[in-house]
Amino acid sequence: MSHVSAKHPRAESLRIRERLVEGFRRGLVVPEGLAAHGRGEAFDYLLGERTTRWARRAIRVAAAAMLAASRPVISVNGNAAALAPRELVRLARVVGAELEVNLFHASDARARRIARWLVHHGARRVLGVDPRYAVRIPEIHSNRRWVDKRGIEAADVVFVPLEDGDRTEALRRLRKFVIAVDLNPLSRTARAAHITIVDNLVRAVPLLVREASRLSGRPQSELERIVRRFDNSENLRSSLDLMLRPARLRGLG
Ligand code: PTJ
Repeated sequence: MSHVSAKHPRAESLRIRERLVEGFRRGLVVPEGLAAHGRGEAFDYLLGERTTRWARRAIRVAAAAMLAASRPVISVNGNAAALAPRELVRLARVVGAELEVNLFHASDARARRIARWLVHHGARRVLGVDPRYAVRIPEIHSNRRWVDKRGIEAADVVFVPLEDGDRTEALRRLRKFVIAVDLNPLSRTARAAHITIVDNLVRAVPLLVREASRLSGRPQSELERIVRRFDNSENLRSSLDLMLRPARLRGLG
């Protein structure tokens, strides 16, 4: 049960923090994940802790890209598993994607815990934990170079909530279409991805599920058109402009 009073002006942010701390206690999240979350919180504060219209636009395009994909894969790390396990499983189901555990800080035991956590939240199959299918992708120096033959290696579209810049760039070099969620519009991940959703993962994933359900069944040509029209650099610039605008002009002061 949450210890955060509903009256606290930033109750939701504190509840999200509690979820991450709980994930840390369960052995899903690494200490570095807590620090990464803190950086995210700072950007979320500047956004006004809400989903902007730029993020909504990116979410719609991301849903279209996942539905249009032949082999979409959702890459799950410790933070994502702690923050939105049920929603990630739902998203996988709606867009027909595989879920793959892929960690920056290596640990087979943690990967298995995350896979079990996703199964507990309804996943039928979780890749990235069976060494028989592990393959190395070149040019990545972290543990994330190990991917699943049936998942990220074979994927055309990879959804990477909370990613590090090296791997996003490497996935692009491997000609994968990359969709990221990152509250920091200046990060390498945000700039390297084809579609960047500048929003809190906790808000973005349920909206992605809703949007994907809405677009599901649309013709392939229409989905591809939605994706083609999107300009990620412009969208990032708009998100950043909004963060830099004084709070009183955004109605937050
Ligand atoms: O579980 P592991 O071993 O794979 O490790 C996961 C972390 C998050 C530690 C690892 O991926 C990492 O070090 O990430 P970075 O390079 O610190 O990047 C995290 C990015 O996510 C930063 O740009 C943060 O601003 C952003 N971020 C943090 N929390 C959220 C977020 N973006 C959206 N929603 C959040 N809740």
